[in-house]
Amino acid sequence: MNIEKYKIEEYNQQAKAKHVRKLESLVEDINNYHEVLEKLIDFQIAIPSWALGSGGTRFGRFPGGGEPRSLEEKIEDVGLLHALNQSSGAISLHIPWDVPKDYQSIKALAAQYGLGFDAMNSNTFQDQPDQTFSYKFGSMQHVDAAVRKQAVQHNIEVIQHGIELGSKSLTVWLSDGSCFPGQLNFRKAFQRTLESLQEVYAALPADWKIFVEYKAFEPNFYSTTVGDWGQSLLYASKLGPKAYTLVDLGHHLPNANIEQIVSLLLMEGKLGGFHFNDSKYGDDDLTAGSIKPYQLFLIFNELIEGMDARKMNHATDLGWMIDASHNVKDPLEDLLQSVEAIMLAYAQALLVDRKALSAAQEDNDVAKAQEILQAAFRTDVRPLVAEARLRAGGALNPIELYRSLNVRGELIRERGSKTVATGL
Ligand SMILES: [Mn+2]
Repeated sequence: MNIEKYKIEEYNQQAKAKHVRKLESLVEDINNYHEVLEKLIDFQIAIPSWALGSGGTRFGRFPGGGEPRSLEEKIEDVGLLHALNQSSGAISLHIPWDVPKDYQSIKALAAQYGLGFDAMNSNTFQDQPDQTFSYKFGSMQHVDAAVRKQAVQHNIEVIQHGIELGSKSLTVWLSDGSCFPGQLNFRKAFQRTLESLQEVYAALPADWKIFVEYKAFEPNFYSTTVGDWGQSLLYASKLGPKAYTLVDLGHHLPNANIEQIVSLLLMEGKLGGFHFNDSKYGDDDLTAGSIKPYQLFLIFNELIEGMDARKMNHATDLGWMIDASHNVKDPLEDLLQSVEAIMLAYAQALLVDRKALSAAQEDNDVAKAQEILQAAFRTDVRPLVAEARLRAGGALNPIELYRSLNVRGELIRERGSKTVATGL
């Protein structure tokens, strides 16, 4: 299905008077209004193909119907999101769940929706039906060189698919680790993983990046071979200049200070990308900003501070992606909410008075520093983000329009109610 431009314009027309009223009172207090608006328009967040269907848990799955049945339909779904919010201009594919049959037609379809191909994702955490060796005891860390070679070869294939589609990066998340003390020699597991990653690194085109994603635990519950940002940074540093750490918000131990991690990785020039989601307990994969919106704002505050210090382009110099999926909401509504939450946190962080904050820090004026941050966080920037969407051709309120057009009903009518999107 397609959302025609005139439907968005019609909707915006009737919602505009109220919007303008709210925007005008907000704009009075923003000094760098036009600059902020431009940045919001430029900012794009990639949608992972696996978030387009109901995620489920290991206990069960409750699909809502109309899920995409093919790569083409996944692209169509991201196209719907992008038409509504103009901030979801890329799709992130997962191999082998999204192996393209015909690169040219897939590229043409994505271009038709204004979408690019973000980071490619490999998968050595599952066994595929046609696979020779099992990853039960790990992939790149495995004691058997033949298993490691299979994992390396898979990653090289993923790079090759990405080259055909115009992607520029590979994200490697390894579930490798151990479940019991004594199962694994940590040092040997690290060395084997590093050597495997070095072989993948050698296959990267000159203008590609490799993102080494870390995760504290799950599916392994005693040790994880890329378990935290320190380990990821070690791998990335040893690999070379095309290797970076990827931060997934849900992959930390409870109460980790993620904004500090972000700040230091940026300082070292080793932050490559981001996976947005939110969590209460572990890798809960909940909607971005749904549990800890202040943390999301503080992360963006450090991102902007650190990127500006290195004169980086906010929109293009890091990989921005959502990595979430769960059981109880319409996945497209959920993604619209995640993108909105990310844009709001970004907009609020753009409003931080950085000069005043820096002065307060130098004066040890703790209360003032807190006032400055919270003044930005407590600003209702929804009209600002809506204005950016409006100017880019999106809908003033994407979810409201999504519901009034009955997009899900239409997708169920087209695709049926028993379709499955993910390979999990
Ligand atoms: Mn992730």
